[in-house]
Amino acid sequence: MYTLYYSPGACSMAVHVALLEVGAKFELENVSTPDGKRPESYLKINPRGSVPTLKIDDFVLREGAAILTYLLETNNSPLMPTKGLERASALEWLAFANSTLHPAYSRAFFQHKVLGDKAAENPLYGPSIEAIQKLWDDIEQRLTKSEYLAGKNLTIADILVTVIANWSPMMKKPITFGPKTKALFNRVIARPSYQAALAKEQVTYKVAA
Ligand SMILES: N[C@@H](CCC(=O)N[C@@H](CS)C(=O)NCC(=O)O)C(=O)O
Repeated sequence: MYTLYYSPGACSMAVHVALLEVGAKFELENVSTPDGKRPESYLKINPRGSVPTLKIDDFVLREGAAILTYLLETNNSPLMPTKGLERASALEWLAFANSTLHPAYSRAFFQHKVLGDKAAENPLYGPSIEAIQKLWDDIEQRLTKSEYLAGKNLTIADILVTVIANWSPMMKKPITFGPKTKALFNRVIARPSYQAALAKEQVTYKVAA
């Protein structure tokens, strides 16, 4: 039995979508609180406090990329190809989403957390947003060459970038998306799994055309 510990609209949403895509039976535990502190009960499971965490019976698995790879592989999902350059490309774009794009947003969120309303006045804030914009511009370039990030088929990387994009309206300076990128978001959010995850987490998707 799987239990996903999540926060609405966070990177854990990609795991939620993946669970629905593979048709797994799972339970959801929302660990967000009004004051932003994680419940003590969750910190006992994951002392880092971050989401996602997936409990697989009594086994605790953390780190989104590991959770997604495990889930898709064990359920033979085409969202994670099994071999060769197709797999290498899917892993490349999953790593990009998880370890390049996500941390770029985290740097801006950290400034929101520490500086509150004054974050946008911080000299580092503008460059943080420019760094995010550069990554979306890179994605747009990539999507002029292939329908999906890893090639001609949808992979989990497309789902994760679509989740991350929806954090953009929380930024205090604008982030824009090219037409190919928006078209990708529209294809991803049209999936029944994505719609079900949005509804369950009570999240509105704000950045598609
Ligand atoms: N490297 C971790 C990062 C997870 C992460 O930063 N999650 C965010 C939500 S998207 C979070 O929980 N932030 C609040 C916190 O760390 O307490 C992973 O990929 O699982």
